[in-house]
Amino acid sequence: MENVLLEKQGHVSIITINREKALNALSTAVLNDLEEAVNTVEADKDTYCVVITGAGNKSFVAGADIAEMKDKTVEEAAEYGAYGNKIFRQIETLHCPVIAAVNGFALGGGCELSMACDIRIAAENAVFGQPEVGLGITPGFGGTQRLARLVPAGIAKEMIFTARNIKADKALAIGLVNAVVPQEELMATALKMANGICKNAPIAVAQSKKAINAGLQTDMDSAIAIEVKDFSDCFATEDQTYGMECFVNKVKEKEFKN
Ligand code: CO8
Repeated sequence: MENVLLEKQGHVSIITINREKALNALSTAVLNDLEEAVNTVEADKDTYCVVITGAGNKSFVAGADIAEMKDKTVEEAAEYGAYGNKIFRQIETLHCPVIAAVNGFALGGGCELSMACDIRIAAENAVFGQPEVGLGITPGFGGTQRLARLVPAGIAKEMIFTARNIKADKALAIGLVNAVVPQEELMATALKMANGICKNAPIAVAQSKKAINAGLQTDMDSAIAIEVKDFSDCFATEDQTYGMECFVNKVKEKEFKN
């Protein structure tokens, strides 16, 4: 893959959007490679956490490729929108947590890619925004839906209607990102969090992600039923036996196997 790099450090897979000269804009070629990388990670149950970032220190992803998009017909735009959304949804529903390490511009499709991740850590130079209405379109890779679920609806509407970008500190203040760190500490911070996640029981982490995501889309009674099922299923795992044995036997250094 030329436009996306995939590497693995222990149980952490790192996906880097690698089109620095165009600020990592999502052309079809980039989306194709991203899909391949996500398919690879999805099939790799030895990956317990994923970090997604952009190449260079200026941009995470500056959006969908405007030059490529500008002449699309309605049908082609629908196909393109559905394709990006399919990949982003696959990221959102991956078996393990996904951390976006946002190293600069996260605009349009870039903001949307970061929002398909479970956790966002931003460098101090990160800029978030949904500039689409300034281009005569709406957000098309999930922005109208995920932004309003992540931050108060009024704030999401303000960002989308005004097309104004926000800096990392504002993104932190509205809850769009989990943390803001100096650019040079970004990957180390993301990997530290990823490795911390990997130390916990992978099936329990995966079940927790599934329960949170499913519960956010349903009423509380159904959500509690989802939790009861996912919680009780853990009692069929070796990790549950091992984790609780470690506690009662006061074992501090645990190593989950699954
Ligand atoms: N698409 C294509 N090329 C891009 C993009 C982009 N989104 N962003 C940057 N580039 C290219 C530039 O054209 C330039 O190329 P070249 O060197 O060949 O001229 C290179 O990257 C560097 O960019 P700049 O010279 O503009 O760098 P600056 O530092 O001056 O500016 C900005 C950086 C502010 C990020 C500026 O590049 C910019 O505004 N980019 C566009 C941001 C944007 O509007 N993003 C939203 C795009 S729309 C979208 O994402 C919709 C998603 C859903 C689509 C669904 C369709 C159905």
